[in-house]
Amino acid sequence: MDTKNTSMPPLRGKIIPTNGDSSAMARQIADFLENTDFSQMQESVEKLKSLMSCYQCALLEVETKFRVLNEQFSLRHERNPIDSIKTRMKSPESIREKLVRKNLPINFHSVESEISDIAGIRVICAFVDDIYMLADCLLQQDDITLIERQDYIAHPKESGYRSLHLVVEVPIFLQDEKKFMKVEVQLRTIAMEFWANLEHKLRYKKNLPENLATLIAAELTECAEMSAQLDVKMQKVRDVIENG
Ligand code: 0O2
Repeated sequence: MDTKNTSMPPLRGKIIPTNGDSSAMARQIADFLENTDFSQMQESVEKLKSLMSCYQCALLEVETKFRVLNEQFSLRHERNPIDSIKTRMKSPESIREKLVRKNLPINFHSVESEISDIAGIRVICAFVDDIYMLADCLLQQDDITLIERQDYIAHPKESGYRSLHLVVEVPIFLQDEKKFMKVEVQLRTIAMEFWANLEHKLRYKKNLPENLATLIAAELTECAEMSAQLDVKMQKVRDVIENG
């Protein structure tokens, strides 16, 4: 006999005791099965899939806008302001973690109204002034609404982190509706990206004694300063080459 029940979702995420108390384990499984409305769960999964797909569409819209700007600029000025573009979607687990961290209820309303970085795009530029030029060009477009702007280049974070962050709202046109979706845009130079990637990797190295962690944080802030100076110098060199 085939005992597989294909309509039943797996029991992931439930805490099942591993201390060999089989009666407690049986009780938990029984509770889980009794208290779970599978049709409702299925509905939520479908709703989440559809929401994530809308964010994915919004990412495509914004990415295309940057690619168009890059193309047009390269025709006019014979150079590309954009070095590369990266996009990412926040995983459902990270969305949940963020809601818990912010003490917000875990429901679809909180996800849409409170979390603005579900769809994220990172635009990596050659020079600092390209960042502001591209941000201005994006924000001038009449289907884009600025929700939030944080200039960590003019005002770097204590860690030394630099980037221009924008949260924008963009319409997406579905089969029978128009929906406005939020996208987080991070604009930074190649040097800022290099620093942020290394700092991120080092920050997550665990079990560092406190004095060493403080020393490393100070070193990283100094590296961020040096990389900012490099950005300024490279831009000056470019200006000399372009303007003679
Ligand atoms: P991921 O996967 O990179 O997106 P919050 O989002 O609530 O934690 P806030 O103030 O809303 O905080 O956002 P903030 O600090 O303006 O921007 C958060 C994102 O900026 C982070 O995303 C990083 O990508 C980047 N960031 C901010 N500070 C630093 C820093 O000191 N070092 C590095 N390497 N990156 C930084 P996430 O959520 O960490 O993840």
